[in-house]
Amino acid sequence: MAKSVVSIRPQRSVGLQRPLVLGILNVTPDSFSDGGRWEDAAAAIAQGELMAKQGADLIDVGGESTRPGAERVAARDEQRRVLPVVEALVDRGIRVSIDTMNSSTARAAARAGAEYVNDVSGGLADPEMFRVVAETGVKYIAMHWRGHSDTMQDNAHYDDVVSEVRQELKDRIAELLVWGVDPENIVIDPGLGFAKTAEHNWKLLAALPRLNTIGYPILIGASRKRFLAGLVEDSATPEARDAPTALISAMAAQAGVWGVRVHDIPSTMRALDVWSAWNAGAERG
Ligand code: PMM
Repeated sequence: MAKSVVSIRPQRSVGLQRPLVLGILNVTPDSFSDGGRWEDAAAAIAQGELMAKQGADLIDVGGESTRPGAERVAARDEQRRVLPVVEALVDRGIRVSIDTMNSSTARAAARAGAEYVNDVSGGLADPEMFRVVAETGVKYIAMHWRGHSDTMQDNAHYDDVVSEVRQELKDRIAELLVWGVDPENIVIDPGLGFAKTAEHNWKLLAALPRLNTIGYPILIGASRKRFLAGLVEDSATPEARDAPTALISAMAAQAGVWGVRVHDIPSTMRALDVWSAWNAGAERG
C-alpha cells in the first residue's frame, strides 16, 4: 500500500461554501431506513426526481445495503437494480453518484453518466476499483472503512479515532494518486457508523476542522444513523432523526465540508438556508 512516498498535496484552502446536498436513493430491499421503498425502478426514479426538485445537487443511487450485519449482493444483481435508475436520472439532466464497492458497477454507472463513484470501502473491497476510477476519469468519494458490514463493528477499536481515520484516509488518497487519479476528482468521507461507535462518530464530527486539514473535500453521511437514536424518543421512526440530521448538516457546513448525504432534502435545505443567512449576516457585519 502506498504510504508516505506520495505527497497528497492539499487541493484547496479551507473556505466556507454552501455544501452540496446528496440525496440518498437506496434501490434495495433491506436498507435500514428506506429499504424496500424504492426497490421498483419507477418508484426510485420518481423519488430521485422529487429529491432533485427539492434541491438535492446529486442523487446517490445505491443497490447494496451497508447497514450493520447486511449480506453482500452479487454485482450483477446490484447492476440490475441501479443501472436503469442511473440512466433515467441522467437522461433527465440530474447529476448522479453511484454508491458501490464493485468496480464493474462503477464502470457501468460511469458509462451511463454517473458523475461520482461513492465507494464506502475507499477501494478496499475491490482491488480493481482504483483502476476503473483512473481509466474512466469518474470523480471518486473514498470513505473510511475497515471491513464489510457483517464484521465491521468488530473493527471499531481505536487508540485515537480522529488520528487513525485521518491517516487511513490519507493512505487511500496516496494510493489513488499512485493510480494516476486526478487529485481534483477525490472527495473523502470519515464514514460515520462504519466500524465506529456513537462516541467515535461524535468525535469525528467535532474534529471536522482537523480532518479538513487533509486538504481534500469532505462528505458527511450522518443521516438517520443509529447514533442519532439516543437523541429522539425510543419509539420514534427513522424520520424522527431528520431534525438532528439537518442540524448536523448546518454544523458540518460551518466546519467547511464539501457535501452532506441525506435522506430528507427539505429539512437539510432549510437548515442550510439558516446557516447561509447567518453567515451572510456575519459578512455584512
Ligand atoms: N452511509 C451509508 C451508505 N453510503 N456513503 C458515504 N459516502 N458516506 C456514508 O456515511 C454512507 C454512504 C449507509 O447509510 P444508508 O443506509 O443511509 O445509505
